[in-house]
Amino acid sequence: MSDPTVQPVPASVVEQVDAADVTLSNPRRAVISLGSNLGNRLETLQGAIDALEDTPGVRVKAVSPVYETAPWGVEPGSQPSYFNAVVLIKTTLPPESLLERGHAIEEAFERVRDERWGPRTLDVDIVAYADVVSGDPVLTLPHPRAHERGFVLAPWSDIDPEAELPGRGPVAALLAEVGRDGVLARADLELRLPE
Ligand code: A4P
Ligand code: MG
Repeated sequence: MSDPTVQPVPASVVEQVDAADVTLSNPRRAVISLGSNLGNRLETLQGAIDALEDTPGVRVKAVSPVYETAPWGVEPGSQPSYFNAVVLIKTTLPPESLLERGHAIEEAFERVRDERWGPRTLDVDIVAYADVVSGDPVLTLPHPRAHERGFVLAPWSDIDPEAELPGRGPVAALLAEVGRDGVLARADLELRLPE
Protein backbone atom coordinates (compact mmCIF):
# COMPACT_ATOMS: atom_id res chain seq x y z
CA MET A 1 0.00 0.00 0.00
CA SER A 2 1.24 3.51 -0.71
CA ASP A 3 2.17 5.74 2.22
CA PRO A 4 -0.55 8.43 2.57
CA THR A 5 1.96 10.87 4.17
CA VAL A 6 4.03 11.00 0.99
CA GLN A 7 2.66 13.70 -1.28
CA PRO A 8 2.90 13.06 -4.99
CA VAL A 9 5.17 15.57 -6.75
CA PRO A 10 3.21 17.62 -9.29
CA ALA A 11 4.27 16.90 -12.86
CA SER A 12 5.18 20.55 -13.49
CA VAL A 13 7.73 20.49 -10.65
CA VAL A 14 9.31 17.30 -11.97
CA GLU A 15 9.64 18.96 -15.37
CA GLN A 16 11.27 22.07 -13.91
CA VAL A 17 13.82 20.03 -11.99
CA ASP A 18 14.63 18.02 -15.08
CA ALA A 19 15.10 21.15 -17.19
CA ALA A 20 17.41 22.68 -14.57
CA ASP A 21 19.44 19.48 -14.36
CA VAL A 22 19.94 19.34 -18.09
CA THR A 23 21.08 22.99 -18.23
CA LEU A 24 23.34 22.59 -15.21
CA SER A 25 25.27 19.70 -16.65
CA ASN A 26 25.17 21.11 -20.14
CA PRO A 27 26.14 24.77 -20.47
CA ARG A 28 24.66 26.57 -23.46
CA ARG A 29 26.25 29.14 -25.72
CA ALA A 30 24.62 32.53 -25.84
CA VAL A 31 25.37 35.75 -27.69
CA ILE A 32 24.91 39.06 -25.90
CA SER A 33 24.87 42.50 -27.51
CA LEU A 34 25.93 45.49 -25.42
CA GLY A 35 25.23 49.11 -26.34
CA SER A 36 25.81 52.45 -24.66
CA ASN A 37 25.30 56.02 -25.83
CA LEU A 38 25.32 57.97 -22.55
CA GLY A 39 28.06 58.56 -19.99
CA ASN A 40 31.46 56.85 -20.20
CA ARG A 41 30.52 54.36 -22.87
CA LEU A 42 33.69 52.27 -22.84
CA GLU A 43 33.80 51.99 -19.04
CA THR A 44 30.14 51.00 -18.99
CA LEU A 45 30.62 48.25 -21.58
CA GLN A 46 33.61 46.89 -19.64
CA GLY A 47 31.58 47.04 -16.41
CA ALA A 48 28.78 45.07 -18.05
CA ILE A 49 31.24 42.41 -19.26
CA ASP A 50 32.75 42.11 -15.76
CA ALA A 51 29.26 41.89 -14.24
CA LEU A 52 28.34 39.10 -16.65
CA GLU A 53 31.48 37.19 -15.66
CA ASP A 54 30.63 37.74 -11.98
CA THR A 55 27.26 36.07 -12.51
CA PRO A 56 27.06 32.54 -11.11
CA GLY A 57 26.44 30.20 -14.03
CA VAL A 58 27.93 32.55 -16.65
CA ARG A 59 31.42 32.42 -18.22
CA VAL A 60 32.46 35.04 -20.73
CA LYS A 61 34.29 33.24 -23.56
CA ALA A 62 34.95 36.01 -26.07
CA VAL A 63 34.68 39.80 -26.28
CA SER A 64 34.46 41.62 -29.61
CA PRO A 65 36.19 44.79 -30.74
CA VAL A 66 34.41 48.07 -29.98
CA TYR A 67 32.35 49.73 -32.70
CA GLU A 68 31.13 53.31 -32.77
CA THR A 69 27.74 53.26 -34.44
CA ALA A 70 25.07 55.66 -35.62
CA PRO A 71 21.88 55.43 -33.51
CA TRP A 72 19.47 53.08 -35.21
CA GLY A 73 15.74 53.75 -35.42
CA VAL A 74 15.82 57.46 -34.53
CA GLU A 75 16.24 60.80 -36.32
CA PRO A 76 19.86 61.24 -37.46
CA GLY A 77 21.68 63.58 -35.10
CA SER A 78 19.02 63.32 -32.36
CA GLN A 79 21.16 61.09 -30.08
CA PRO A 80 24.85 60.62 -29.34
CA SER A 81 26.58 57.78 -31.17
CA TYR A 82 26.66 54.35 -29.57
CA PHE A 83 29.52 52.13 -28.58
CA ASN A 84 28.51 48.55 -29.35
CA ALA A 85 30.14 45.20 -28.69
CA VAL A 86 29.17 41.54 -28.66
CA VAL A 87 30.07 38.97 -26.03
CA LEU A 88 29.96 35.18 -26.33
CA ILE A 89 29.13 33.36 -23.12
CA LYS A 90 28.58 29.85 -21.87
CA THR A 91 25.83 29.61 -19.33
CA THR A 92 23.90 27.21 -17.17
CA LEU A 93 21.20 29.85 -16.63
CA PRO A 94 17.96 29.36 -18.51
CA PRO A 95 17.13 32.18 -20.99
CA GLU A 96 14.65 33.93 -18.66
CA SER A 97 17.22 34.15 -15.85
CA LEU A 98 19.82 35.48 -18.25
CA LEU A 99 17.37 38.23 -19.34
CA GLU A 100 16.68 39.08 -15.67
CA ARG A 101 20.40 39.32 -15.01
CA GLY A 102 20.80 41.54 -18.09
CA HIS A 103 18.13 43.89 -16.74
CA ALA A 104 19.79 43.95 -13.31
CA ILE A 105 23.11 44.88 -14.94
CA GLU A 106 21.38 47.66 -16.93
CA GLU A 107 19.93 48.97 -13.67
CA ALA A 108 23.32 48.86 -11.96
CA PHE A 109 24.43 51.31 -14.66
CA GLU A 110 21.44 53.55 -13.96
CA ARG A 111 19.64 52.82 -17.15
CA VAL A 112 16.48 54.90 -17.36
CA ARG A 113 13.63 53.56 -19.49
CA ASP A 114 11.36 56.33 -20.68
CA GLU A 115 11.08 55.98 -24.43
CA ARG A 116 11.61 53.11 -26.81
CA TRP A 117 15.00 53.37 -28.47
CA GLY A 118 15.77 56.32 -26.19
CA PRO A 119 19.40 57.10 -25.30
CA ARG A 120 20.76 54.80 -22.60
CA THR A 121 23.80 54.21 -20.46
CA LEU A 122 23.51 50.51 -21.19
CA ASP A 123 21.44 48.07 -23.21
CA VAL A 124 21.95 44.35 -22.70
CA ASP A 125 20.19 42.28 -25.36
CA ILE A 126 20.21 38.53 -25.79
CA VAL A 127 20.92 38.08 -29.48
CA ALA A 128 20.73 34.28 -29.42
CA TYR A 129 20.56 31.47 -26.88
CA ALA A 130 21.72 28.09 -28.21
CA ASP A 131 19.39 27.39 -31.14
CA VAL A 132 16.24 28.48 -29.31
CA VAL A 133 13.60 30.17 -31.45
CA SER A 134 10.75 31.90 -29.58
CA GLY A 135 8.24 34.62 -30.45
CA ASP A 136 7.49 35.44 -26.79
CA PRO A 137 7.53 39.28 -26.59
CA VAL A 138 9.11 39.17 -23.12
CA LEU A 139 12.08 37.29 -24.57
CA THR A 140 12.12 36.93 -28.34
CA LEU A 141 14.86 34.59 -29.57
CA PRO A 142 16.84 35.27 -31.59
CA HIS A 143 16.55 39.03 -30.95
CA PRO A 144 13.95 40.18 -33.50
CA ARG A 145 16.12 42.91 -35.02
CA ALA A 146 19.60 41.37 -34.79
CA HIS A 147 19.62 40.18 -38.41
CA GLU A 148 19.21 43.72 -39.73
CA ARG A 149 21.74 45.46 -37.49
CA GLY A 150 25.32 45.96 -38.60
CA PHE A 151 26.19 46.99 -35.03
CA VAL A 152 25.36 43.43 -33.89
CA LEU A 153 26.47 41.44 -36.94
CA ALA A 154 29.90 43.12 -37.43
CA PRO A 155 31.27 42.55 -33.89
CA TRP A 156 29.70 39.08 -33.76
CA SER A 157 31.32 37.95 -37.00
CA ASP A 158 34.69 39.32 -35.79
CA ILE A 159 34.73 36.86 -32.88
CA ASP A 160 32.86 34.01 -34.57
CA PRO A 161 33.17 34.19 -38.36
CA GLU A 162 31.28 30.92 -38.81
CA ALA A 163 28.36 31.96 -36.57
CA GLU A 164 24.77 31.34 -37.62
CA LEU A 165 21.75 33.28 -36.45
CA PRO A 166 19.11 30.62 -35.74
CA GLY A 167 16.37 30.78 -38.38
CA ARG A 168 18.21 33.47 -40.38
CA GLY A 169 21.46 31.93 -41.62
CA PRO A 170 25.17 32.76 -41.53
CA VAL A 171 26.03 36.00 -39.76
CA ALA A 172 28.69 36.86 -42.38
CA ALA A 173 26.07 36.66 -45.16
CA LEU A 174 23.58 38.76 -43.17
CA LEU A 175 26.31 41.35 -42.58
CA ALA A 176 27.14 41.44 -46.30
CA GLU A 177 23.46 42.14 -47.01
CA VAL A 178 23.07 44.84 -44.35
CA GLY A 179 26.43 46.52 -44.93
CA ARG A 180 28.62 48.49 -42.56
CA ASP A 181 27.20 51.98 -43.01
CA GLY A 182 27.37 53.86 -39.71
CA VAL A 183 29.35 51.03 -38.10
CA LEU A 184 32.93 52.12 -37.45
CA ALA A 185 35.56 49.87 -35.82
CA ARG A 186 37.32 51.74 -33.00
CA ALA A 187 40.68 49.95 -33.19
CA ASP A 188 42.04 52.51 -30.70
CA LEU A 189 39.76 51.14 -27.95
CA GLU A 190 39.71 47.74 -26.31
CA LEU A 191 37.49 45.70 -24.05
CA ARG A 192 39.10 43.03 -21.89
CA LEU A 193 38.08 39.43 -21.43
CA PRO A 194 37.74 39.06 -17.63
CA GLU A 195 40.49 36.94 -16.05
N1 A4P B 1 12.93 41.62 -25.06
C1 A4P B 1 12.38 40.73 -25.93
N2 A4P B 1 13.32 39.96 -26.50
C2 A4P B 1 14.53 40.38 -25.97
C3 A4P B 1 15.87 39.95 -26.17
N3 A4P B 1 16.18 38.95 -27.04
N4 A4P B 1 16.85 40.57 -25.45
C4 A4P B 1 12.13 42.58 -24.28
C5 A4P B 1 16.55 41.59 -24.58
N5 A4P B 1 15.27 42.04 -24.35
C6 A4P B 1 14.27 41.43 -25.04
O1 A4P B 1 13.57 46.32 -24.09
C7 A4P B 1 12.17 46.18 -24.16
C8 A4P B 1 11.78 44.75 -23.83
O2 A4P B 1 12.26 43.87 -24.83
C9 A4P B 1 12.38 44.20 -22.54
O3 A4P B 1 11.59 44.44 -21.43
C10 A4P B 1 12.51 42.69 -22.82
O4 A4P B 1 11.59 41.93 -22.06
P1 A4P B 1 14.21 47.54 -23.37
O5 A4P B 1 15.66 47.26 -23.29
O6 A4P B 1 13.47 47.85 -22.13
O7 A4P B 1 13.86 48.76 -24.33
P2 A4P B 1 14.54 49.18 -25.68
O8 A4P B 1 15.91 48.57 -25.73
O9 A4P B 1 14.43 50.66 -25.86
O10 A4P B 1 13.60 48.53 -26.73
P3 A4P B 1 13.96 47.43 -27.73
O11 A4P B 1 12.81 47.32 -28.65
O12 A4P B 1 14.45 46.20 -27.04
O13 A4P B 1 15.15 48.12 -28.49
P4 A4P B 1 16.41 47.38 -28.98
O14 A4P B 1 16.03 46.52 -30.11
O15 A4P B 1 17.17 46.82 -27.85
O16 A4P B 1 17.19 48.61 -29.59
N6 A4P B 1 21.43 52.01 -32.25
C11 A4P B 1 22.72 51.67 -32.19
N7 A4P B 1 23.62 52.18 -33.06
N8 A4P B 1 23.18 50.79 -31.24
C12 A4P B 1 22.33 50.23 -30.32
O17 A4P B 1 22.78 49.44 -29.46
N9 A4P B 1 20.03 50.00 -29.54
C13 A4P B 1 18.74 50.30 -29.63
C14 A4P B 1 17.78 49.58 -28.77
C15 A4P B 1 18.22 51.25 -30.61
N10 A4P B 1 19.23 51.82 -31.47
C16 A4P B 1 20.52 51.46 -31.37
C17 A4P B 1 20.94 50.55 -30.37
MG1 MG C 1 16.96 46.31 -25.35
